[in-house]
Amino acid sequence: MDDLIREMIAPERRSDLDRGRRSRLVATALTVALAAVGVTSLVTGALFSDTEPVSASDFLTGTVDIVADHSTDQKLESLNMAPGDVAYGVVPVSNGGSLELRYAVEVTGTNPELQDADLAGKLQLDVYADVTSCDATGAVLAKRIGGLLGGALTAATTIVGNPAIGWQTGDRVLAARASENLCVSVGLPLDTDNTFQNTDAQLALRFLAEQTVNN
Ligand SMILES: [Ca+2]
Repeated sequence: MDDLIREMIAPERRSDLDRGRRSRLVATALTVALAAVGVTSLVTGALFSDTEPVSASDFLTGTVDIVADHSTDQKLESLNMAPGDVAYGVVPVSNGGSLELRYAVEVTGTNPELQDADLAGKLQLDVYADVTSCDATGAVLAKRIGGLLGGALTAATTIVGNPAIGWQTGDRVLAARASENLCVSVGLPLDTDNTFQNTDAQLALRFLAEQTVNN
């Protein structure tokens, strides 16, 4: 070590150093440099620090929940129809879910009694929205949103919108918790003959809803 110090103090004698001394000099310089790095690391490792956790995030799914029923004030039915009669009934529809929905409506007709006449297939059905009064006068002023072209079939027939996934013409949109009243009319044509006397038919409405978001 003394030799090295003398060599560093008297650089003019460097030309006399042999290859081994040069190597020792480089190794010593490297050792000093590494020691300096270690001291620096000890100093920077003592910084103030802090951490702050954020509470876990919740992910809840929404609901699609359509509710439809007969109005208690104006139920859709007629218990003594004659040819030419039209019965009007209110069907309140509401979105009981937390997501906006769009819906379509199907109708299925049945003749529950043993009878030859297909009364279900004779009944005419129309659906109106935005009614002020669900009757002949109100129907004229209201917006017709669907119905049957002929009588009701025993197979489900779409009468409002389209239950297929996605937006189709006629689909009805209801915001979350919103509701609307549909007015449904069922008529027995004036040309209905005697074979339909004392017969029975039932029409069942079915509401099919889907989410509108991302769809
Ligand atoms: Ca649809």
